[in-house]
Amino acid sequence: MILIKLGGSIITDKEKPYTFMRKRTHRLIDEMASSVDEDLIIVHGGGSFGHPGAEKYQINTCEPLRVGEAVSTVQHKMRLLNERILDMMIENKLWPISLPGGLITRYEDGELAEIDEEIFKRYLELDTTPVTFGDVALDKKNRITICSGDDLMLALGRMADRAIFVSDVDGIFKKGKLMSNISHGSLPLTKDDLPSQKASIDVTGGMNRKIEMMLSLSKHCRTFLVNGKKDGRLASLIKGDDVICTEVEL
Ligand code: IP8
Repeated sequence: MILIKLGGSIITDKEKPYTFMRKRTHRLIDEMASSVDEDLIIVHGGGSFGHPGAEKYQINTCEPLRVGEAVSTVQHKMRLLNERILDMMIENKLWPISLPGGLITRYEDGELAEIDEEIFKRYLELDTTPVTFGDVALDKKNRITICSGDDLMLALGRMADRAIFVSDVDGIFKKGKLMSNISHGSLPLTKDDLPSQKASIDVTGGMNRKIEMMLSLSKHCRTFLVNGKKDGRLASLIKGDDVICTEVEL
């Protein structure tokens, strides 16, 4: 099984609330439809459909604001984004089945405690493509929490042979040089490792966290980061061709 995450930064414009990157997402779905010849599970992030609401209602804090309004509106916006992706997948005969992250997981104190693997297996047996996504979820301790696409990737990695993160960067850089492979020994990355002079501590901190998560995932399956802004790279990686990307390995 191949597990692909379409990151929020690639399917939405993160600078503009509720802005879907229609053409780019369409191309990425075309690339998947033309190259995948095994079971496929898609995970997508929230980008500018999920994060504005998560911040507005302070969902990932001990005291989220107006809980009912928060769950309802954040969930609604995420489903609007998901519907757009499902439409494109149906056009490509990928037969998507929507499995909202908040409804197939159980969270305790902000941590994903359980995921319903069985439902993914059963829908795969029906030759459909399960699509799950970042969402708002019930939490045993904090009432509600954010279920992130990365949590879903990590949990589903146990079932996968390969995991691909489709992002807006060419891969992971060390001393300004793109690394085709990266392992634990290269961490933590610092500001000087990234190619852009504008890279902030926040960006490197975020990148280090992301790599740690990908390293954990790579215990279960081969794990890659690829740039979805560049035509054809996702399709080439799926087919196993040589392509600009980074493989994260323990
Ligand atoms: O973009 C977050 O998912 P992510 C989902 O994968 C929400 O972190 C609702 C903010």
